[in-house]
Amino acid sequence: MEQEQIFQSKIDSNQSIEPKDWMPEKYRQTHIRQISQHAHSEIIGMLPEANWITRAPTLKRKVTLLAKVQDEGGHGLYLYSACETLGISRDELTAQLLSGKAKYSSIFNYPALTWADMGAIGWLVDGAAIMNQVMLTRTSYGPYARAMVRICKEESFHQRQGFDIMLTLCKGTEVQKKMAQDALNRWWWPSLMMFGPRDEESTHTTQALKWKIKLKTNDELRQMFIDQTIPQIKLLGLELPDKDLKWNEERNHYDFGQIDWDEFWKVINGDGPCNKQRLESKRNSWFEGAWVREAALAYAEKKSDIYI
Ligand code: FAQ
Repeated sequence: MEQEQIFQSKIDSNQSIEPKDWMPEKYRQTHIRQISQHAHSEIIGMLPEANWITRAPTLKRKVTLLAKVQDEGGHGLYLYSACETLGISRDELTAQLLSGKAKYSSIFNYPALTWADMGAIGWLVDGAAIMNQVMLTRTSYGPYARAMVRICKEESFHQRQGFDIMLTLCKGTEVQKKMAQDALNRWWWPSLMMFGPRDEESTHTTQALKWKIKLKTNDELRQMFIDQTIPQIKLLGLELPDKDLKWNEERNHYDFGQIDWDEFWKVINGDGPCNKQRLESKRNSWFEGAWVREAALAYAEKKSDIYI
């Protein structure tokens, strides 16, 4: 009881919790769940964009997209390391992902159909990720908060590259502008779903706020994202993707239409447009990459023999 009070008073006074500090088992498990879901999202999130690297329209776009996808891989690795400080191994985390037991962000179960989707993903998906993750730079668990500082810096470049693709398409031909509009229409609703279920349906928010894992609720962040993004849509000269989007003077926020929550639950429970394809792709690369892991281990062993 006394330990729990000391722990909570540290959190209340904004001191970070470090790996060797005492923490309630539920706090540890909650972090393993959230950080590993986040890491898996970064890794699975490489797939929709990686698919477009060979088809990028110019050398500049190809180099930029390649660097972005590589950054996402790096984010996954920092996050797996942060998660390991809680006493779970990388192998266990990988096994949870490959078996389908672990969740990853719903957004990566949608297909990237055209080049404009590279714009929409960078602009909207990274934009939504930043909105959520800037808060996480002040989350109570030290290793997670510190990993988020670097991740957020990189994500803000990603968002700008996505917006730049959209801007170029919108200044281009009618067909290109149509492609940008279509990408916005398709990625808008799934981007809003990234923030998680409505607050009244969120199982973890109350406790996460108390432990300062979350500093804002799912609905608060979703609203902030909508308010920030509408002026950007207008700047691009695109039509709003939801007919119910209207500025509400009283609330000082945009009102918006109904999110299809049935679709959200279906996607996070494994039945979205690309769930099977994403996991299959990860499983294949795990098995096909076995020789690389074996070679790296053999090389490390050989080197350690030399130094003994
Ligand atoms: N997708 O009680 P809550 C990125 C689950 S990184 C799938 O509200 P919580 C970078 C939730 O796990 C994107 N599942 O949960 C990039 C829980 O299920 P469980 C990832 C979701 O944790 C860009 C249940 O629903 N970002 O995009 C989702 O308090 C471009 C109840 O929900 C992070 O992971 C969802 N969208 O709040 C990469 C950020 N939402 O575990 C490549 C860190 C909810 O009990 C290209 N995570 N669920 O079985 C968080 O901030 C939180 O975990 C939330 C959910 C806000 C996502």
